[in-house]
Amino acid sequence: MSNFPKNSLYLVSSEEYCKGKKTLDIAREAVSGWIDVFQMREKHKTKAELIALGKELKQICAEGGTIFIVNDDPRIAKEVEADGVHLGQEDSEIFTLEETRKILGKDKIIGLSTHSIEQFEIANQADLDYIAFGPIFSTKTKDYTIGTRDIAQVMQIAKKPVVFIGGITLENVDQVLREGAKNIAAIRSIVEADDVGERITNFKLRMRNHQED
Ligand code: TZP
Ligand code: MG
Repeated sequence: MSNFPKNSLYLVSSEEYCKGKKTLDIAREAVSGWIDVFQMREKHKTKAELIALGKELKQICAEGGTIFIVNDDPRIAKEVEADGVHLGQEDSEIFTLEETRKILGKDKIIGLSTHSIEQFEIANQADLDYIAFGPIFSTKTKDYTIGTRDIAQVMQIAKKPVVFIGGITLENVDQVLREGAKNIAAIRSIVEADDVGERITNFKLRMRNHQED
């Protein structure tokens, strides 16, 4: 088990949402803007492209002290020396958590997506370093939402950090924070911003306001 932050802003980046910018440019802007965690989530690249991009992203993140996570495949995470991997429910059928831990070792981060309290409860007992929960609000990448109603319960039972995701923006993040969320993840709200660093700062100010409540 490794240490995943208790409070963090987590950027999931996919070039398809970057409005013409490259993932590398978004990563440089986000790391300069003090993003805590950066995930490479590219669904339209070959394995070779992912490895090449992953190595560059790893270096950018390492220089800025940002945690670098690779989506979907622990072997790619290992190859690019990422800090960890993020698995979806289907990925965890391809690579069991046991296999993933064997590939990455005990010091790396393993995160898993969950989409219901039932999935969360199972993940809560597993060898994971964090659990993602969502989609909270409507998002382009999923065709359903679960809303904010389970956040408080999830936070109450959580044995490890929980990252809330799905359609979170500056307009609705307070609803998520008010329920007790500490880790917030986003794609579009950050990658679509004209000034990525400024958007990150604004999210972090909201998060800090709630910590002081
Ligand atoms: N998993 C649950 S929702 C989501 C993922 C990867 C997408 C989040 O993207 P956005 O643009 O912040 O809604
Ligand atoms: Mg996946």
